[in-house]
Amino acid sequence: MRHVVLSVVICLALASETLAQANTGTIKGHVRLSGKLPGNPFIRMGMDPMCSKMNAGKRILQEYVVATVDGSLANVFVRLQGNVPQTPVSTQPVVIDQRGCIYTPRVVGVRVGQIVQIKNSDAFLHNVHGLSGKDNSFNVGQPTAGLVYQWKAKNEEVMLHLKCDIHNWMNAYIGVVTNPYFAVSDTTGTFQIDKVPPGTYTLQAWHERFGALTKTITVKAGAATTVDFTYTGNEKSSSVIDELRVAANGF
Ligand SMILES: [Cu+2]
Repeated sequence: MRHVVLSVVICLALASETLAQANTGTIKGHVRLSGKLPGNPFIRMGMDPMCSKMNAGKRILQEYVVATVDGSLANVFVRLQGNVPQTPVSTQPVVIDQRGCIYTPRVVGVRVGQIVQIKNSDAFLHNVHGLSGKDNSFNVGQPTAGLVYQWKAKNEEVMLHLKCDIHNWMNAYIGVVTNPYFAVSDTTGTFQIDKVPPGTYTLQAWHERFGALTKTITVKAGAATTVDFTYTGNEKSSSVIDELRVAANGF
């Protein structure tokens, strides 16, 4: 009897999953940099001997632009903008690790109210500083390995900049959004957003060096919508402009 009940439950779950897929569409995309690939600078880990020891023998790059030779661009945060149907917030946390004085991953997406766990895998102090213009700021010291800071964003923000106050090369970006329809492009420049209700939407792409691009897309039930974003490399994001302004002011 138990097996029958279990089978019925599994069948119902599969049926509702199939129905959800039939009633929704998929966004499949690719992001490209058409211009010349800029070189990423090496990080001067020697400024903290503990960081250079962790990375002994390796030269670590500041990964401003992660792209393949054909220009496929990683670490682009892509999301549906505007009035989009809601779903319950995932109970799965989004995890950012501090290991070898680098944040991994560098770019993540999370929903308002979803837990972000920022953990320290290094046996020395990092100071996690969330720089927000939308009342999402936090500033926490993590002196030992194994510490985890749990945080939830209050407000939508694309993007919240994460920095370490001790190691100024440590950068990560958190896209905080109110709906579940977002993704980050992978090392092949591709991204996919599943189970999107049919409709016409604005899709926004964001890159830390090249800023935001938008496209209007239409999603149809049971179908895939393909979309390509192309950066020329001449764009400047507001974060770059902010950095230049800060550098010019000397602080
Ligand atoms: Cu640090």
